[in-house]
Amino acid sequence: MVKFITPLFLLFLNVSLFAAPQRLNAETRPNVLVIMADDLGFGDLSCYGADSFKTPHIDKLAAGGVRFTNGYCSASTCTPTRYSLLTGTYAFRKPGTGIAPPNSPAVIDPDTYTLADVMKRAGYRTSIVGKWHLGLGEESGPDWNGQLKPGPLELGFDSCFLLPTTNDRVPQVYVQNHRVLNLDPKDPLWVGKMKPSEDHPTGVTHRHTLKMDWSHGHNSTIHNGISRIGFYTGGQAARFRDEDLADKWVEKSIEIIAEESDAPFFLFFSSHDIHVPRIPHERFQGATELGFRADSIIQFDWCVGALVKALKQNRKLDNTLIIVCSDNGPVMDDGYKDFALEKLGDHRAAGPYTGGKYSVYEGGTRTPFITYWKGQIKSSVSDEMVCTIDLAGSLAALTGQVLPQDACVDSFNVLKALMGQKGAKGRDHLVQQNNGNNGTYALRDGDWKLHRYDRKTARNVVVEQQLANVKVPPYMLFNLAKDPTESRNVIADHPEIASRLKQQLTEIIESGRSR
Ligand code: NG6
Ligand code: CA
Repeated sequence: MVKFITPLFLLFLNVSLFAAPQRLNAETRPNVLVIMADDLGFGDLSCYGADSFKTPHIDKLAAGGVRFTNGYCSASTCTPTRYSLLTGTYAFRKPGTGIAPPNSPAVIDPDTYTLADVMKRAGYRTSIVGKWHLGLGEESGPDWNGQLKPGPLELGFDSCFLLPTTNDRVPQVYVQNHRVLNLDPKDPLWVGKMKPSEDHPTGVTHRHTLKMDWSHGHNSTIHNGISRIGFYTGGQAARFRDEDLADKWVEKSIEIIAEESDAPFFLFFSSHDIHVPRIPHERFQGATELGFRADSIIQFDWCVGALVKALKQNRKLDNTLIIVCSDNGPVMDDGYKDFALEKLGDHRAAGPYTGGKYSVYEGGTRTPFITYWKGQIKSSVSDEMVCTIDLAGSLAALTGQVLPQDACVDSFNVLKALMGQKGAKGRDHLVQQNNGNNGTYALRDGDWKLHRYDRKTARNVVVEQQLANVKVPPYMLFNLAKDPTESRNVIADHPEIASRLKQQLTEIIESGRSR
């Protein structure tokens, strides 16, 4: 019977019919390509209103698929969003899920049921290419010269090709499966927090030699003319050039796309663009009038075009669900003087929203979100609320599975909304957070949004176009329908709504699950 199931038909079936994982026929299981940008804001694509430059490849997907106006990532920094994407669980539930330092051990426990496990159980070959930033190795931290595990391979991925931390954190090397690629054992890699020797050149002592100056932090070890967060020595043969990262991600992804196999692929294309240091390939430098930040958006758009082209060439475009999203909202100066702010002009990286990276205002987490599946998804613009945290639940449904009761406890099945089906509902509420479990939350429920600050200050409000740390009250209430910029705190006018949302948020936090 399974043989005759078409992908769309599957969506109409009550998925609970499939309590056990199903091995569906190859033709009926689409490949799944999740493309996540880094620090890309709601207004950073021309299909979302940017008009200072064009992003034709992503625009094409948006025009032929579903463009969400209420698409979110779950946090306004990278590590917690990626934690939630893979575990289907809010990061605030787990200590140690804030922005991971260079020597962070694996943030996700290998016993955790992940999005990659969901796909592997459905018979997919599962891969991640690009930024990881979820730590590698045991408690003692990554063994850079040995086996880097646990990591993605212990979390359901069959293969990985990684930027292990971020491009601004040391070390600038690729990790392939369990090892640093091209590491010469005679030149071991050392990574640490302290300057390794008196004469070790840094962004402070050798500032005059830098090809891009730093503005805050980012003044430790220099590689490729750019000083970074953290120190390292050795591993010279293994080091990459920042300019080549995007090409490398595309090259490795095309290998996976082109592989002849009965099993469909699940590929998480995790771009480092447009995170600092923004150093696009020379061919994209100057592509816009806005400096390297926007040039990196053009590079990211090129990557999307190259992946689509590879799918077409391998006759897989008709059978691939593509999801484009971001890991947090935009930031201008994130530590390097690349003049993103000075050259911004009229461009509004967060679109109409307030805040950005590090904030629980909408600009921090409401981000581009596009689904595309040629011949299966009809072109539309959807106002349904969907979030990157929902991919586990939704892709489980796509592959005819039901999530185990105790897994992915905040991941909802919003597959029908992702497929752009008429009348299909997304989420009715979502918790937003900034970084780790530090007590900064927002709860959106319908048009209402409650901010909750357990700390007295938060990096929150834009002052002269930069996010600044400001004093915050414990709670604020906004009506997004009337006040999308969250400018008028109406908590005093609506005490009963505030109290309902406070209680709802407390319950979500304390009950340990929302699904
Ligand atoms: C911050 C860094 C910032 C960026 C961020 C992580 C400083 C002063 N700032 O601590 O540059 O690296 O961490 O970004 O060091 S994320 O997108 O990976 O979450
Ligand atoms: Ca990010």
